[in-house]
Amino acid sequence: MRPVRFIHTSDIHLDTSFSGSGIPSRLGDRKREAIRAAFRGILEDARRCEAGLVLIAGDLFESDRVTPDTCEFLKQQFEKAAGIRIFIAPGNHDPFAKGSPYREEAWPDNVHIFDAEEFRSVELPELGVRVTGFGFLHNFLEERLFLKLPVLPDDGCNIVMAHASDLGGPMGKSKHGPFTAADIAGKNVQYCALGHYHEQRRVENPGDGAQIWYSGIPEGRGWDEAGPRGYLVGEIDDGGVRVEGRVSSRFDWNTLEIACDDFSTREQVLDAVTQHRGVEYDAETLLRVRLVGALDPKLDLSLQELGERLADECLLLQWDDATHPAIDFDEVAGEKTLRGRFVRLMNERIASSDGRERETLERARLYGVDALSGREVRLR
Ligand SMILES: [Mn+2]
Repeated sequence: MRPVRFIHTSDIHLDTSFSGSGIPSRLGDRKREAIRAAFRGILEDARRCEAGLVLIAGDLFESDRVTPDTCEFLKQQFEKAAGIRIFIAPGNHDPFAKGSPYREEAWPDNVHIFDAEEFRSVELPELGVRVTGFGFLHNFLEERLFLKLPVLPDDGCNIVMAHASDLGGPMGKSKHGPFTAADIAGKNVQYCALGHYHEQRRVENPGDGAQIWYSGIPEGRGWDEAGPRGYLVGEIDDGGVRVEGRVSSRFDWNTLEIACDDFSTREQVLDAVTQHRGVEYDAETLLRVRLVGALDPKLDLSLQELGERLADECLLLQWDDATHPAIDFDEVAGEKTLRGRFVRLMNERIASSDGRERETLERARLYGVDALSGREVRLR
């Protein structure tokens, strides 16, 4: 067969909401624009590398928030990619439901949307490829449709695509299109393009040679989606399928952990943050700083003031203060004071506890000692 290049992406989540994520609304706007730019960049790359196919494995947008502007944006991007066949397998956030733009809008001729909760195939004889997929009709799909994936004809290259949850993966049980690799093996599939999980990952498939991939999210949306994010470019020929990841994300979600044990001034905290290798500070830097360790009582850790000093260095700064004052509780326990008696009692309780209870008791001991020492009780 003639080599065919394809692009696999998913979980773009256009028009995503950042409310409740602790991110200021102005930043939410910028993030939404960055997500659009990432998607646009992916389609530009598809044109540049002369891809024959673009596979979008669900959650392209968020149905309950998608705007007319975004629908127009998508149509224009797809029209620009007129020579490329675009396949969409709707997921739980963009199901092919009543009122969805997938149903209501007229999409360019090169776009195919899977509109049934059963596997259907589209033949592309000019490419020697068959694309088989299904789409969500609601915001959940509990049936294990992959069990009904038929054995496909082995007359060319078979690509299967869907928004689906790998039951053998780290997330375990899910009500969103559950499957295991064993459901796909033995069905003449060369490549399976999946969406739903936001990490780029190849699903282990001991059953046969089918490559099963999650493309991951093209632009991270929170601290739990840190690091470079991207999409996959694949090439199919008689020798099989080769896949490589490419980066599309612009914003990095940096988390720093700074040990404060040796500091006695705010400057030292600032220096540790700004001189930390691994973070390049610019107008798009998102930063979360977790402060840990024993804090010198002389150090006034005013996060407000520290934030002011870093305001021009980055776009977003969040503090997570997990320090504890440098107090020798054993020494305090030896005091013949109310404070000493309090610490002795707390030490006993802490010694016979574990897990969350232990953490709570340790905080209570700290607050108690602060209060009994006449210091400000700073909640952590
Ligand atoms: Mn999803």
